[in-house]
Amino acid sequence: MKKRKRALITGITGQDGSYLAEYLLKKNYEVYGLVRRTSLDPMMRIETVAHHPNVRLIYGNLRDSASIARALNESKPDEIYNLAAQSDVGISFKCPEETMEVNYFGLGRLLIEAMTIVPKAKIYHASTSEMFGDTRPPQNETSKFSPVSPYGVAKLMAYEDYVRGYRKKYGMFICSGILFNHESPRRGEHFVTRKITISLAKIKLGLQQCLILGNLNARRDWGFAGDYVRAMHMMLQQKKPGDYVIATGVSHSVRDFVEAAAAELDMTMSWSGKGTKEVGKDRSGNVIVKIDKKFYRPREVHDLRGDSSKARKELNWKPELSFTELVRMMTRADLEMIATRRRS
Ligand code: NAP
Ligand code: F7E
Repeated sequence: MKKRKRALITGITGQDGSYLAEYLLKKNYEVYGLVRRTSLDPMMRIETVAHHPNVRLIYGNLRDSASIARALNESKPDEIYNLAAQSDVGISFKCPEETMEVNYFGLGRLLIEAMTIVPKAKIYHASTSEMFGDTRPPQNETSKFSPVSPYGVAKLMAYEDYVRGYRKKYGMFICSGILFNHESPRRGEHFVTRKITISLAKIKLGLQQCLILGNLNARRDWGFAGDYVRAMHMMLQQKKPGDYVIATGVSHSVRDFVEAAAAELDMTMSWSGKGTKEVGKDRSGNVIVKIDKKFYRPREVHDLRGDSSKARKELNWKPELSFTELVRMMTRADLEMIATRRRS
């Protein structure tokens, strides 16, 4: 019988980690997940895979080399997916040291241990469109990197020093996915898409009056996380390692997202006012969206739209869910979750 492949996922409790674990299990992998101790049981956050017979969770932390070495020794992975990160761009302005520790040094620790314990393992690292910062769209693998946040800077340093650096210096098989924003019903509740779908669902059910946001004009290229984890796996099935932009090629503003989610809930919206005085009203004239500058960032990435031609050509990857389908999926999931919570 063919030996099952083994994958180690850091960040398995996050949005992408949970989808990737499910995807790899369907492909008959043995999945190991590095989880850090938190006050809430990590198993609760990945109910869909936590009790699967082919999943093993190992306590560890990207800030702790000994724990990484132990995880590698226990799992002896053929493939490593490094998804763990302080992934909140807004928070990175408030916690730059933590962001640098995990997002930059964390990859360094992992690679140094992997080099001796599993030198043949293929490694995927989660890079990001935030590395492009204020470079104008469309952005692809050859566009200039110009990050504007501690998050973007840490991810760019990890990309340059470790992904490209170790690939060249030590011949390691490391791929990086330069992923544009991708969302799902499992998205963290502080990211703007999920904040919008949860809040509008609560407003629809009469449990909240108003959704309070920051910059409505920022544009993002939003795709579905389930489509993006397929690309991670595809990268590691290549003969040679490379870097790939993963994106839909279509961008929308935060305002567009609010309107699309409201429409899904049959809440037609109109806007009036400017800047922090702008408001969104429902068809009865109730103010349901307001602006608070506490949600503005010290420096903003205004416009991201990816050109993923390389991935489409070399990996034969393409996204399957459209923006409208994504908004519908997220809005319906949150409406159902909140209605169920209210009933129980
Ligand atoms: P996420 O939901 O925030 O998940 C982050 C994961 O990292 C969680 O499992 C978290 O564990 C873990 N983690 C944080 N600090 C850690 C540490 N010190 N040691 C070990 N684990 C740690 O993020 P995501 O959206 O799934 O994103 C996955 C990766 O892709 C991240 O590297 C992110 O920066 C990158 N990325 C995401 C997007 C996107 O749009 N989603 C786009 C481009 C790149 P806890 O559960 O314990 O907090
Ligand atoms: O913000 C604006 C905000 O926090 C999107 C991470 O996965 O994708 C994500 O980073 C936009 C920004 O995601 C609010 O200013 C307005 O322009 O949902 P977000 P992000 O910063 O794009 C990249 C690719 C990653 O790599 C990251 O890990 O929305 N915005 N009002 C708001 N954002 C938030 N969070 N909250 C608001 O109230």
